[in-house]
Amino acid sequence: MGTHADDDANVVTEERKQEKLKRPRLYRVLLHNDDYTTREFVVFVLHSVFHREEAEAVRIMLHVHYNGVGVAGVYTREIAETKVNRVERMAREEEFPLRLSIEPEEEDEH
Ligand code: TYC
Repeated sequence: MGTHADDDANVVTEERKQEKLKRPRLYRVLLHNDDYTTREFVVFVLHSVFHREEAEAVRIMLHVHYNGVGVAGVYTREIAETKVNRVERMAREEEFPLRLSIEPEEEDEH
């Protein structure tokens, strides 16, 4: 004799699994301003790693320069972390102190 409680538990589990598959959490990759990294290097990073067109790369770089922080792109966690690691290595090789960070986007309610 199957109970209703068991049935409900199974339904809830399946719904949660399905939601996770549908909407992976997304993360913003943030670029932080500093006084030593060249504008040219930041534009190069935005173009080569974050696939921004030239004009958009310049716009984002200037936003960070004047406001202190800005969004380079939005990705799933693993891709965001991989891009941060790539840029940190590139910056280190050029001896620039460029800093990046990752923050989760707020979950939407739909
Ligand atoms: N402020 C830097 C300069 O004047 C340029 C810069 C922009 C550095 C964005 C870092 O994330 C950055 N050379």
